[in-house]
Amino acid sequence: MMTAEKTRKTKSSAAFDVEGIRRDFPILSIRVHGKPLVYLDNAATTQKPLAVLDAIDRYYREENANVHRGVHALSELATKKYEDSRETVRAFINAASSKEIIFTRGATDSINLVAATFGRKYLKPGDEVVITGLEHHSNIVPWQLICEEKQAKLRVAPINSSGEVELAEFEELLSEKVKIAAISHISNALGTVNPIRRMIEAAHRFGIPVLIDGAQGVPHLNVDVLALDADFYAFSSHKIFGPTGLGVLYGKERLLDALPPYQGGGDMIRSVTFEKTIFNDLPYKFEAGTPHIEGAIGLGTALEYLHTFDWEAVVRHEHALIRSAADRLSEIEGVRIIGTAKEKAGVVSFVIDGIHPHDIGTILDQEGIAIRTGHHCAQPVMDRFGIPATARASFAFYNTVDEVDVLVQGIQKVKKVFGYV
Ligand code: C6P
Repeated sequence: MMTAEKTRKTKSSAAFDVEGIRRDFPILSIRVHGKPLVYLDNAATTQKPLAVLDAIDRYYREENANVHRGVHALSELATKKYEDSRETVRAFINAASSKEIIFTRGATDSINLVAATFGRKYLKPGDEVVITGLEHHSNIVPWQLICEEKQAKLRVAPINSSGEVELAEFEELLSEKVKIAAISHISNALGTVNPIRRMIEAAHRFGIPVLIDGAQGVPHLNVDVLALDADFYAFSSHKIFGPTGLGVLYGKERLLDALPPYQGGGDMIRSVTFEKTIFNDLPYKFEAGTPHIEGAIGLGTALEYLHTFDWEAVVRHEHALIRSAADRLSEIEGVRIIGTAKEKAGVVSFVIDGIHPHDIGTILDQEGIAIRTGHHCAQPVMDRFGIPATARASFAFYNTVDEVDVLVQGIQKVKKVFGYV
């Protein structure tokens, strides 16, 4: 097994200059409703640094051509940049080989790819698939669909009142009947960080492969798929400062090799006759049609940009932000934090007695504060807490303690509007 160096650990420590970082993100200096933008909806999508905007602009001005198809200079340049980005992604998550990095349309597409192909090949009536009660719909519905088709059973490990997976119950669900487990790295609704290393180890004791939904994992944690021994790891470019419309599926080469193709089309074949098609090698077997070339180039640029920071300082900064937001919000009468797991990252979800989360979001918006309200595509999590929705502030490394202040003042204003203060 290759032990490639892990990108984000290696950067030497420099002072964490949040104001300098903010200057790299042009949108952060706009005003909304006449107020400075306070962007706290990073779990939905992150903003893009100049380096990414410039890379996309340059691509269309100077480099645009289709990839893997032409002998002309532009096509070779576009192909090289597309493949260089694949290598950047490989190093970023410490995969053993770039053959294990499939570009998809997003985390949702990556999970659907595995559910459809793995399910088609391995699931039989009576088999089981295990997920947890913390999952985003994207890590529930694809498994429901394939389980229904194959008459397999979806089993769900419950969560406790802090929003943590009940590990003993998760382990009890594991058996020879289980063909795959699919677990979020970080809950988008609550911010809970799952102990995925331990969960993967437990599943592997039964020979069960594990897919990690890393949509919220990669933006906040130092992900090392080799150290985790994850079998599949899915994430979206747009949640880690790259363009929308692009995602990544990491899969162990041996497992991906054995799977049937997901979609048919150009680029995923080696030869086609009307009698028989021979499929291309990894990773191209899973990349049918013209790919999202500028998306991949943009993602590669975003990851290289991240590489310029001391990741431990980034994690410390983000942690201080969510701790301060949770502490200060919970001091406000009537505010209740939903999700109080010991390990959390990125997200503070809350409700206010007697005020619907949508009203909170609308009033905050008038103050220039962008948060998300609703069920966050995680309705079973809301059901677990007996609520229809939460207000969710989600943070990135460009957010500041001053923005936490503005959020707290915004919540005081919400209460005032509703006659509570
Ligand atoms: N969560 C949020 O506001 P896509 O849409 O494919 O890029 O990502 C889907 C997805 C899968 N898993 C988790 C844990 C996620 O958080 C998301 C996206 C966004 O929380 C949009 S619903």
